[in-house]
Amino acid sequence: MTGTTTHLEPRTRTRTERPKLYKVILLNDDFTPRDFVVKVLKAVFGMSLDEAYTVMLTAHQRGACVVAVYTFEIAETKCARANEMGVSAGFPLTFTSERED
Ligand code: TYC
Repeated sequence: MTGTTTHLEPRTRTRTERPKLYKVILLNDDFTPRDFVVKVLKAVFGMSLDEAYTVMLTAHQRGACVVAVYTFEIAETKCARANEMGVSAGFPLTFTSERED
């Protein structure tokens, strides 16, 4: 015998869960001016003019367009800010968020 004692540490396994992701979706309507939609996309979602125009046009032509994907709180906050800009200006502009599958 060597007189040494070996301690076995219990293994704790920490698993890092991936956060659930949420799509922010822009819905088309017949009243909000195109320029206003572009302005909101730039202001709230940090898009360039080109990106914002493409997203706006896609929603206009197809009825809806995914704007971006975020974690829950960021998606909710951005939707709320974007919808508030619409309400303040008297337009029915609508952003929604839904869980990504
Ligand atoms: N359809 C609107 C118009 O013709 C423009 C528009 C585009 C509105 C996209 C909302 O998500 C939207 N003035």
